[in-house]
Amino acid sequence: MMERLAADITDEEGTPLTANPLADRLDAYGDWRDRLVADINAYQSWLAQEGLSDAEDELRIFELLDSVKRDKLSVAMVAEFSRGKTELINAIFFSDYNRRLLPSTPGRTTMCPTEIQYEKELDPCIMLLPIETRKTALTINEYKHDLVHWSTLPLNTESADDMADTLREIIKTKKVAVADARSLGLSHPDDIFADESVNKNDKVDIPVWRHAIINYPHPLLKKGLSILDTPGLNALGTEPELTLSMLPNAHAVMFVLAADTGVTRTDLEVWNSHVRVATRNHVAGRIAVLNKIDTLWDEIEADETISKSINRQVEETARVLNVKKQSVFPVSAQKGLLAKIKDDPTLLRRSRLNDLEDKISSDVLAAKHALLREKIISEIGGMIQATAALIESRLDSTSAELEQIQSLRGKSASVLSEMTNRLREQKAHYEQEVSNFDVTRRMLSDQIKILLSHMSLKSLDKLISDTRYSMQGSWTTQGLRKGMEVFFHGTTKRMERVNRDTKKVKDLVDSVYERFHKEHGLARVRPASFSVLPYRSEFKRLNIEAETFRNSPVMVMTEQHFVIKKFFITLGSRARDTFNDCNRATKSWARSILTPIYTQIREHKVMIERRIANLEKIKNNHVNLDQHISSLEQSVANLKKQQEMTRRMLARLHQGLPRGH
Ligand SMILES: Nc1nc2c(ncn2[C@@H]2O[C@H](COP(=O)(O)OP(=O)(O)OP(=O)(O)O)[C@@H](O)[C@H]2O)c(=O)[nH]1
Ligand SMILES: [Mg+2]
Repeated sequence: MMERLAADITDEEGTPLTANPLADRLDAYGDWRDRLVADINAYQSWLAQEGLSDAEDELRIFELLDSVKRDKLSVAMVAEFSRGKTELINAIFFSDYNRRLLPSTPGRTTMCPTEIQYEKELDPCIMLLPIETRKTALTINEYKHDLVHWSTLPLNTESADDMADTLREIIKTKKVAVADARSLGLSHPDDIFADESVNKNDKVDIPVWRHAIINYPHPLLKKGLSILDTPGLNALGTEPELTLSMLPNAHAVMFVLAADTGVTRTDLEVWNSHVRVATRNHVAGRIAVLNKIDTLWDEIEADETISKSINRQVEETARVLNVKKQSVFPVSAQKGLLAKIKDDPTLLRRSRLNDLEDKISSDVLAAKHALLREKIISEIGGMIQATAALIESRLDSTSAELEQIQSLRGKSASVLSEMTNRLREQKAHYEQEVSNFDVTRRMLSDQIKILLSHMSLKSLDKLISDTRYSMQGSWTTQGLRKGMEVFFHGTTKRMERVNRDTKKVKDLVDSVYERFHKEHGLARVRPASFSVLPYRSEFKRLNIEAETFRNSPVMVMTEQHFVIKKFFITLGSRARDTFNDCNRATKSWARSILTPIYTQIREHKVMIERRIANLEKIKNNHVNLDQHISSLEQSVANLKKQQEMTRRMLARLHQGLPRGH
């Protein structure tokens, strides 16, 4: 579903009234997120106050809130070199700096993947990971957890000149012997690292840094935007982490082409080997940008002729990439940046930058909103439902008690005794049931242990060692092919087991609910099913990725085994994340379907005991019947209020993005 925001409001001509739709929508999105955080906080205090929460729930809510606060909208730029990725970032996001913030020049500029973000715990700075770390088995993501390996340079945000100077560090290169470059598993545009006839002592330029993070307090970044700028095809091939995890994790991936070059062979290579597969699971965020349309402008030509020629090129691009024409955005980053700096609306319109910005701020942000909402619902939706079920069963039994006590009015003491006796029998019968249930409970706990073992780290280690064994130390495309067969066969098997065992657990829980409902009138809850689909499609994507990788040109390198090893390591690390995610989700699912029944079973016993105690009090004249009736009425009213609160909270979770402000 796509919500419309205030930024959508247009005047009669249909022009947006707001100047920066992206900033506005990010604001609205941020507000929605903040309100949700406040709601969840209020909900948690309410749970604690009503005695409805437990330590594990509290921890989960805490973790969820923490991750919601850190939530980011990430946009990645991918292209062959010199298509204008960096210029596009400057134009869309940083034009208010009134100059080029990131270095963009003819020829190869960006040397390493660069993330631009803002974490308020850090001072403005750039963090750089040395290229030599490629020799280790750690992924960039793993290095992010260990900041000692990074060089940090402070950014002087007061001076644009100082900043631009510091940022130039990112694009630095150094001269090393060909042999050293080979040992780092780098590739070279002219294939000289692969060419055996090149003297290994010859000097070549290589990037100084493997990865850069810019921490910069720009308003958009403060609102949670994060941008990934990437270097061209060579780096995409040699740093498999980009295609395996960074691009798939981005909410939007902009693939940049240039109108003056058209779609070249290497552009297609980037598209087919990296962008298409990486964005397979979120096509909404895949955007093709046809940059440099100003090269088609000609002073003499009429606007209409230019328009036609741009249109033709858009159609051609869509055809070659095999995407819809609507997903190709013709722009001029350079003129757009200039127009924004000079405040020239005519030039800005000609640059068509606004269309692209609209796309990011509507579709991409809406998809992102849906994603976060799903995450929150899956984390605490079950928890709220469990609370709701508990309240319902309290309400049921309190209402039943009220009815029974009301029926005592004007009755003799013997009726009272009879009632107490019946409740005692009910209690004995119930206790028997609960002790029988202990067997089922043990069975459930065993089944869940087995279920969790499929996606445990031990299971992953076994899978990886099976894979390695099948490759027999052969770090070649042939070895990789065998290895990947074993690997993906293993992941499929595990997914099948998870699927089968979650069904088993659910069936058992269903039957428990059914029995307690029929026999003892406990609230009937319909436990949710567990879906392995997201994990299955992630492995499918990795599989296609592995196949594409095997057939990609980077495989002609002499240091093939190096690249394959790197790929293998990254794949393992990506698989570990997916195993972890799946495990976490199954755990949370199991908890969400079991907690309500366990709590209800416990509660029901307490309720019967309380009712017996109350009847005793009435019998011994410790409580007056009318007083008791009115206190029960009070409880019923309170429980109804609690019920209302959980309903409201569930409704809020499902609410759409607000209509701006
Ligand atoms: N005419 C024209 N030139 C542009 C446009 N956008 C970028 N350029 C120029 O193209 C060259 C490359 O731009 P960059 O932004 O550095 O390209 P990149 O994709 O980041 O390139 P690498 O960092 O080398 O991978 C620069 O000289 C830019 O000034 C545009 O819209 N029109
Ligand atoms: Mg660049």
